[in-house]
Amino acid sequence: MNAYQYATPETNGTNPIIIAQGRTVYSDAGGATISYIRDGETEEKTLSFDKNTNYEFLTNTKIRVKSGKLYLFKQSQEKKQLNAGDLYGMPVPPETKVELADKNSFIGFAYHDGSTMRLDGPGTYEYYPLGKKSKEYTVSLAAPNDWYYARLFSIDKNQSSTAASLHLLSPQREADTEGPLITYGDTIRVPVYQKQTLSLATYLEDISGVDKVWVDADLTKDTDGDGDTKNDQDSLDPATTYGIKKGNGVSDLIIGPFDTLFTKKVRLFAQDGNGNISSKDLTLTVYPPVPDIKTLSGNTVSGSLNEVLGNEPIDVFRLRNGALTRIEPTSSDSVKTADNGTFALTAKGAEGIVLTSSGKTIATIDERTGKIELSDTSYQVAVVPASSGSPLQIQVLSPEKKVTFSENINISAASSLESVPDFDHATGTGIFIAPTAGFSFAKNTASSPNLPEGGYFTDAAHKAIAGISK
Ligand SMILES: [Ca+2]
Ligand SMILES: [Ca+2]
Ligand SMILES: [Ca+2]
Repeated sequence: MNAYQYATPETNGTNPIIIAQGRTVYSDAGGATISYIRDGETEEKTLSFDKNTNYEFLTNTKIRVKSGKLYLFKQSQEKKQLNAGDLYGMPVPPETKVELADKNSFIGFAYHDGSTMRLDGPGTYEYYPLGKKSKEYTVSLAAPNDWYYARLFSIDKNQSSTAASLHLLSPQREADTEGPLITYGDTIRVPVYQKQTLSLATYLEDISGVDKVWVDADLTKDTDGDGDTKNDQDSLDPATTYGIKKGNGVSDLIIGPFDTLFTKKVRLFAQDGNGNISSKDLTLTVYPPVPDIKTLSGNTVSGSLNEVLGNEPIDVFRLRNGALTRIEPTSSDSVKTADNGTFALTAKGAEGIVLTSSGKTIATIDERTGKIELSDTSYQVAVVPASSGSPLQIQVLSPEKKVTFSENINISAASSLESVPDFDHATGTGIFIAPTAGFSFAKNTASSPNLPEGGYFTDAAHKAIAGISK
């Protein structure tokens, strides 16, 4: 019989043991007597335990057992298989669980107040302490939803108690008439072309558990044909075309990918273990993440999205002379972002802009720098200096001196206008000027009467030959 640990005069009559503060000791049908010294005291006292009683020590106490048995239970629970007869006369501490294996087995309990109780097999019985004396008790069972029967009994030593008749404890599910509490916010935002898993487990609460979660994905259509457009279990249909499906977990939703931008209302439903349903309308928004171009190197445009999203298709468009044209990537497929949200789009064709007249190539213009390279030398490049009303203009003139092409040099207020020894020393964006021998560039101050913050190209005699404005 090793389920109980106990102290006797033989084991602890002369060798004292320390009972820690807060521990409870129990006596059996024979009672017990101890001598003890509490922490901080010097005088040894004697205490007798009635039969089948218990005593909680409020301070650390050194005890010796003079007579009887004193039962000490371990803090942790143990599982033991015993013959019921071995339990005769033993104290039954709170949280004891008794499983009676077959229908012929039973245990009879006789209490110190003279009352008795019999537990019949087969069945599982748990001993719940109810705490202080009261006329009404509320007991929370740490047990799964099921029907429970109980006999209520007082085993307080001064209380004469008779067992109550068998009581049916209302299962938790019968007491629950409320749908799950939905604490999720009002909107679901999904980036276009992205698939997202929305885990709602932490946003749904119910004492009966959450059994089912679904979404009516179109509040204008009656998918299930019952006449109600706002009660359909669209996300539970594996073949749904609405782009919102049940995920692996009960309360997981897989949303997207969507290839269009939209905002619409959907209705989220949650059902608890007792069939109670609650719902909440949510606004589903499919939005475009914002790309940010960081560098242009050769024909490659690199940058990143404003959030970390992989596999997002990227298109870059060029606005030229009022026309928006897509920059064709080298591969026929769309360029997609890497897992970290960055992208690098290499444009097909490195020849830049080709200037033609009647099908004949006149010049090519570098995409990045704007440099004009004449192919037909009967044409020429001319510069129209900036004035207070118009920016510097670079023109391509035909042999007849007709303007075939022109480009304005505009500089934003934030961009640089700098003279540099060579272009290797240029950093940032803007216009960088590397004058050839005999020429120079003089930058104007903000208070200059002509072309403030602009500048002038000057010749060897320091004579201004062209102005550039900002
Ligand atoms: Ca509920
Ligand atoms: Ca319906
Ligand atoms: Ca619907």
